[in-house]
Amino acid sequence: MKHFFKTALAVTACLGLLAGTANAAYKQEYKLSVVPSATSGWGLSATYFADTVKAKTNGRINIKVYPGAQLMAGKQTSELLLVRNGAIDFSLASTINWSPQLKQLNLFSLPFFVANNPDRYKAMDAIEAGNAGKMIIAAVEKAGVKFIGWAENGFRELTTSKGPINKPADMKGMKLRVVGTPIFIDIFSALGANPQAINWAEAVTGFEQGIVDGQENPTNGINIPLQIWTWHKFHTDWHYMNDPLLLTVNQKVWKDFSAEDQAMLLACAKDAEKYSKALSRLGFDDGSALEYLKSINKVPAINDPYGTMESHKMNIVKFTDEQIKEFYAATQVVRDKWTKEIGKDLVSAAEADMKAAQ
Ligand code: X2X
Repeated sequence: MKHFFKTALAVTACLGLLAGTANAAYKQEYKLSVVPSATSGWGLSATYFADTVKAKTNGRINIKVYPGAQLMAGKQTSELLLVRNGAIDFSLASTINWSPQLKQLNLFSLPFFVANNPDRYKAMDAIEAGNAGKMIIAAVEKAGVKFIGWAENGFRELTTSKGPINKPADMKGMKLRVVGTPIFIDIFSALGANPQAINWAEAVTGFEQGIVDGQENPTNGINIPLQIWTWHKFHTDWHYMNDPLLLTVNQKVWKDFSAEDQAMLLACAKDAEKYSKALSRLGFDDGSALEYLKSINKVPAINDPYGTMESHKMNIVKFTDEQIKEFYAATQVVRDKWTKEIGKDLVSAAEADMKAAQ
């Protein structure tokens, strides 16, 4: 009898332990890193994802957004390493910040590569959904992190305190803040400017103090929330590149989720992609972004980007197709050099994807 009780106790303890282990595998809080502020389109997209997951699981999976590059002490190009080693659980990351380690991601930074298509949004989506996208995802996963979805920072436009900019010669000698990723030094040097690599965490101080004459970032996602007109009165719509965002998870964290939760996370990532792209494209596309945001009741207070910039006395130059072609030609040397780094196969796959979609 005594033996029976002992065994029963052991079995119960074991079951308890097993149940405990299943719960213990799930963290109290998952950290999701974001480089810019919580009010950027990028920050809002991360919060949208975290909120959807929380709602679907009644708070069982609790993802907390850490904006402002705080999980990487401001050093945005070290983010991939931190997701890989588990210091960061989830990341909504720009391809720009991971491309020093993952050469393939420079594909998206090839200057005017996407903009030189009749419909730049279609071209962008076609790369992500096409063969090039598959190759990129494979490269990201080979680097040791799980990819769960795309999102979008947006086409990066130029803002400057001097201007306007209509031709490469107008950029001559301009000190422009860029991310510390090598391809940007090449692009802006090819255009005659003087690129300065500064982390985003310190960039705004650079604008305030006039250390640089300008910078490039997406209009809806970064420039408007930051009120860039405070320092820069010239806006150049040149769409020279778009940095997609990669929603990724540390491999061990991912494996510890049940199959049902993994499927749920992938579905939430899909919703976050639609929201994020709509935020980034609002006011620039054929109206689909606004329709989508209305359908989910998420139209932002500022939804007329050009009107907003004009009301703050920004001078706006919208590049014509001819101007894009001129800048495309001026940066041929950069695409040639970087196609070798990225891999000709991947660049050709992206060209074929974009062509098929136009
Ligand atoms: O540093 C930038 O410019 C930003 C915020 O857009 C990125 O992290 C790529």
